[in-house]
Amino acid sequence: MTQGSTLRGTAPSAEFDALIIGAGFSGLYQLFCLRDRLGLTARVLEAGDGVGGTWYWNRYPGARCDSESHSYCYTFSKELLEEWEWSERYPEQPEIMRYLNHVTDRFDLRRDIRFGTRVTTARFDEAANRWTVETEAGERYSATYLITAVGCLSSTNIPKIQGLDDFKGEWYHTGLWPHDGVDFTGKRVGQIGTGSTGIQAVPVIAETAKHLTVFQRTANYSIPAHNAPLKPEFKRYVKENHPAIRALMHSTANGHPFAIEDRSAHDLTPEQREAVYEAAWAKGGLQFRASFRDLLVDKAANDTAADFLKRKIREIVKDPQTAAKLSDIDHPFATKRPPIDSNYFDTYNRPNVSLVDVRAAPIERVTPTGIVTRDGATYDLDVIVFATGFDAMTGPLLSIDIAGRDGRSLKDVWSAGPRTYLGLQVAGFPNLFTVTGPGSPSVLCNMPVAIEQHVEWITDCIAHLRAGGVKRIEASADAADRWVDEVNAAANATLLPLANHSWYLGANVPGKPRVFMPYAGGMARYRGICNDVAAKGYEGFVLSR
Ligand code: N01
Repeated sequence: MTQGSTLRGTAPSAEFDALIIGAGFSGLYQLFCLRDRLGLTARVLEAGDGVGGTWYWNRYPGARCDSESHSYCYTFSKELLEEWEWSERYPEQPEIMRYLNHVTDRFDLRRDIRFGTRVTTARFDEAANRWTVETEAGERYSATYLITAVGCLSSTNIPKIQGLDDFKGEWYHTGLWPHDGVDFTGKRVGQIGTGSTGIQAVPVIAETAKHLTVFQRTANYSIPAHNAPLKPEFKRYVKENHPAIRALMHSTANGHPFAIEDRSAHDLTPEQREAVYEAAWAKGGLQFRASFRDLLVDKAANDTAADFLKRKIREIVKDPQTAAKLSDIDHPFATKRPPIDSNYFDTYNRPNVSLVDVRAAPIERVTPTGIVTRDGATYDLDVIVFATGFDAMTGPLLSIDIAGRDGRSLKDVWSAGPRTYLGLQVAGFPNLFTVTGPGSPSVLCNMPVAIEQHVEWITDCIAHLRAGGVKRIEASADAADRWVDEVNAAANATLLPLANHSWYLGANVPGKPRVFMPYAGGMARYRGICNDVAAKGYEGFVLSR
């Protein structure tokens, strides 16, 4: 086992009750809760120059949330819910940034956030029961509680393709997009990746590029978003019904404001089922997945949805060869995160867009002027866009050199994959809380719902510790082992592991251990488990005075 390296800096550390890493949805709310509800001294350390987390960095063309705007927001403040008005069914990245900046200023959070501050190391001092963190600039901070609010999808995955350094054109990863945008006008653009991000970017890039070549490794399902400005009556409905909308989001498996229909795909005749899918397609969005209760647990039920969606692709895309490549999908519907789109498949009918199947002929190398695939074909390009996703869930945590008790490093403890108790704590790392950590529903849930639940649970936990004079809380190794089994069992009860190349399993990053990372037992069930643990005096955690 490697011991964690020591801290470099000698500067005295600034001392706080709590340190929070990251100023996205999680970090902002965690700061508010600890500072304004518990009266703690807290500091947020944020690598970016502004708030927003994933939305700060993901400014790629077409970046938009796949959750409906009225559900993609905080619900903790009635006043905030009443004063904020979303403009579209799905909020675009700039609007989400306006929202998060509004929240930051409304709750006067900015003064306790240090921007441009990337945390590099974190060490637990057992004698003092304190965490000390060091930043890239060599600054040191220490606190009783360390809370990571680093997001699940914030470490970019840039494939190591031979020759990229010699490419004479421009290249960008969607998750680190230039703030002043990229002008594609008149350019030959190659985009690698057709996940949720790539599917959002393609139609927008195609509008200005001279030519767009999309390099597809895995064909993907996608449901139309049918994005549109929100009508006044819908805005009124949201304002008048936010307690009921919140209650609904809290009652569902995915934290969205719609329930999964309580019927099996096998209950209906093929004609009736077709009508259900047509209506869901016409309505659009992630709700398609909620058409039947067994789509994610019964392969035959799932096949009915998959067949419908593949047929839709073949109907939309006019060139039969392109349609065949786009609809040759090798995994059940929604076993990878289902994208939703605005004219994605239709974009392949444009004369300036073409599709390359890199499953059949993988990318061999980048040359100074473009991309060469294994079959010898060359693609001349001015710009390469990597829509290649993230080192999800563990990547953002492991990019910080974290060492807990006995100097044990998190990298070592997780060498065979992440192990947590409830996705909230790691055995051996006292007083460290991981908001939406691996082992929690997080990415399988509408994120703000998962985030509010975690932040509130952590806040209540810290209040409990302080009220009882408890200096230290740590997940027990037994409880963590049991929870890892539970996470595996929950995933195996669904079809999700059948997508064996999904980022849920870490399969998109070469060499990453294949472990199903999020908890698939549903958000509502998970909330109940967490509440129960707290009610039983934080069962499974060791509390020491
Ligand atoms: O990333 P992805 P993403 N050669 O990993 C391909 C969330 N999100 O950024 O499938 C060739 O899904 C890869 O191929 P394969 C959402 O949770 C949310 O699109 O691994 N191709 C795949 O096609 C989502 O799931 C919103 O075979 C390579 C693509 O790149 C998550 O972010 C909006 C490759 C990566 O797809 C990640 O989505 C957008 C290689 N070497 C995203 N390496 C919201 O609305 C990778 N690929 C909130």
